Amino acid sequence: KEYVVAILGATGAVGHRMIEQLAASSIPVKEVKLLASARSAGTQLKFRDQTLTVEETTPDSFEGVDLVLSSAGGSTSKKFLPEAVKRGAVCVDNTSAYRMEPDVPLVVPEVNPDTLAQHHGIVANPNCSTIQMVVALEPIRRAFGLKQIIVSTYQAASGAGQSALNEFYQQARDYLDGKEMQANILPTKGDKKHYPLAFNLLPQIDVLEDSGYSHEEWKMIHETKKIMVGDMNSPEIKVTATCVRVPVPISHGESVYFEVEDKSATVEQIRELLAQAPGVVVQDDIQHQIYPQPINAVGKGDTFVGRLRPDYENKGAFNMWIVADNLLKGAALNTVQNAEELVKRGLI
Ligand code: A2P
Ligand code: 11C
Repeated sequence: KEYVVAILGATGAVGHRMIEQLAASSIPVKEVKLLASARSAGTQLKFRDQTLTVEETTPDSFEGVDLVLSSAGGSTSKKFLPEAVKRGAVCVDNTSAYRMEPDVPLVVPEVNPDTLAQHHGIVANPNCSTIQMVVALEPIRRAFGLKQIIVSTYQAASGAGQSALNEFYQQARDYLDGKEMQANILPTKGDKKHYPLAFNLLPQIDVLEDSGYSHEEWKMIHETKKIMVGDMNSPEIKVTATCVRVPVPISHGESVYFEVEDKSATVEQIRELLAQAPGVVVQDDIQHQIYPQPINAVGKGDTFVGRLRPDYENKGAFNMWIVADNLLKGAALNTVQNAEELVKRGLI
């Protein structure tokens, strides 16, 4: 069978990469429809050697569509994905709209691909910062059990979309030209105050909640539990997070402190496990100053891990540093990998 595929949000930072990843995937594609808002209807984009015209999204855009890959914001998913499902499509959604619905699988193919079989038309793709962390921690969890994760993120501007990335570049230019930096988007669209990211750090990603945590921090907590244990509130693995936006265009970094159940686990065993793990590349050679860096991860599909070391004061606890391209493994690539799995398993 060949599939009619719609990309919802095709003109965005993730949408562009979904087009490329779909083109490079094993999915047999009959036709591609590129969908966005009225603002960019008429824009021409390439899929393989075809030039396609972006259309404004309406419910009828999904007539005859088998597979939807979406990354156009949560409210757009809420509005259109039920329409797509009604018309018989299966949707892999990169927004947070449906991730916590109990009957929506939240899937990273290296971790919990079997949950895809439980879908009712929508499969959710996790948040970028969650994906790279669980890809690196799952092999460790399987071998030694995981008790606790304490993560601090160093998240790139592109996580907040193309307009945030453009704003960040403009701020950098203005700062170096001695002009005042303008900020209208970050830390998060729609919040009351905005601050420049260039030459700065913003310890706020998404909105801040009364709990004291940002929405991004809660996503890392709940999504990690749902993906690894199957329950967003599971007490089985304790997770806490601090999420920070850093002046880097692409690729998120994460400092992860984790404690395993099996206290006999050694750094050498963990490094060996990670070296064999699907989707993981170990870059960890302190003698030669080898460790993952955002600029080296851009455009790559792997999750890079380094600076692995024990907590010498707490047996069974370790630190590591994880970097991945937030627009690829963190978004477009994981979405397309989920779609490939759905096709392979006959679930579309
Ligand atoms: P458009 O280019 O028409 O604004 P990013 O994450 O980089 O900000 O991209 C967001 C994507 O979501 C863009 O492709 C954008 O299209 C699309 N989008 C935003 N709002 C809507 C909407 N109401 N309907 C359809 N697509 C939308
Ligand atoms: C960021 N992680 O870097 C966010 C973007 O839930 O898919 C991804 C939002 C999401 O700003």
